[in-house]
Order: sequence, then structure tokens, then C-alpha cells
Amino acid sequence: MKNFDTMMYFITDSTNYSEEEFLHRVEEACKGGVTLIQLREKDRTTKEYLVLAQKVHEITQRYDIPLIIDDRVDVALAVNAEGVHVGQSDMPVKLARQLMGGDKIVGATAKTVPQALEAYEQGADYLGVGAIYPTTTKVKTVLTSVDTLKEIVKAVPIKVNAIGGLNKDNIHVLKNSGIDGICVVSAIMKADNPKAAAEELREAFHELQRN
Ligand code: TZP
Ligand code: MG
Repeated sequence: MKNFDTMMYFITDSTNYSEEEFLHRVEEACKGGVTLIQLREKDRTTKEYLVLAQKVHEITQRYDIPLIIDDRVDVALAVNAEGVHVGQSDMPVKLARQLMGGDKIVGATAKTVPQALEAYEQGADYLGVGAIYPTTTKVKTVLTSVDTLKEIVKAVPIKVNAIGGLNKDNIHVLKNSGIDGICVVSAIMKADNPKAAAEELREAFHELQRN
């Protein structure tokens, strides 16, 4: 039985960090209580992606946090990661599901209700919806409104996370949206103290759910 929590979903970006600093930041985020980690590498060779994924997986396993690999089913399978995340121009969810098997986590990006329904019908376990705010992490992405996010939450019975430019000071716009969690890159990756940043984000998300 798949058991995973998308509440505090940390997506990595190793750009501008030495491997040592990157891995340290990943571990600090684990200590700060992130519930899911995605390794997201856009400019590495397959071999480099694999080697880094193995190293990150060693860390996440110590903290019992599922590791999701962005884009690459082959890399996810090769390192026995807990799941894969596919976007609209990646491997279709249906194929990713077939290749990964029923026990692994398959996540998908959706920006509209039809995309969300299609991903759910093809076997996605969760959706990342956004960008809610402009982001410097993924410059090409278009914005998704909070209203569309709410419609997606109502349309599918799987977990839905908001993504894009989110931080502890702006997630209040997601109040009453019904989301299961938030995905962040910069708010943790670029923080002076990634552990404290993860803790503060958790607190901010809990606050959002309380009121
Ligand atoms: N997909 C939509 S926005 C985004 C991705 C991968 C990047 C989010 O990064 P940040 O730094 O949290 O804005
Ligand atoms: Mg992708």
C-alpha cells in the first residue's frame, strides 16, 4: 500500500551549489521535516543524474522520506526511487505508471481541469498545480489561478499540491483551496538555513489549515 504525504514537498535544484553543499542542504531539509523530496535536474547527463540520485536516495532513506525523480522513469527505476514526476511534455502518465508498476508513486503536472482529469484517469497518484506565483526556478511556466487550483481539487480524488513562487509569507492565498500540500524549490533550496525554512513552511501550512 502506497503511503505518502505531500504536505511539505521539497523539489531540489542543484544549480550553483557544489555537490557537498547541495547534499548538505537536502539533508537539512529532511531534518526540517519535509515530507516528500523530488530530485529535479535539467542539465545533467544520464550518468550524472543517476549518481546524484543514488546519493540523494541514501539521505532520504535515512529519514524515511520518499524520493521522487523528475522526468526520468529510467533513473527512478535504476535507483529504486519511490516514484517519478512527469510533466505535460514528458512520458505520458499511463506509460509511466505501466513502467513504474502499481506500488510506486507517479505524480503529474496539471495546469487545467482537463489535464488534471486525464492524469488522474491515467493513474497519477498526485498532481502538482501551478505556477501560482511567478517563479525564477522554471522561467517558461505559465501561471495557474487559485480558482483553477480549487476546481482541480474538486475534480479529482487524488492529492493536489500547489507550486510556484510559494513561501511562508504568501501561501495564505491558498487558504480554503482544499490542497493537500505545497511544493517549493527556492523557499528551501536558497534559504540561509534550509532546516529552519522547512520548519517555518510546515508551521505556515499548518496555520493555513487551522484557520
Ligand atoms: N513547476 C511549476 S513552478 C515550478 C515548477 C517546477 C518551480 C517552482 O519553484 P519555486 O522556486 O518554488 O518558485
Ligand atoms: Mg518534467
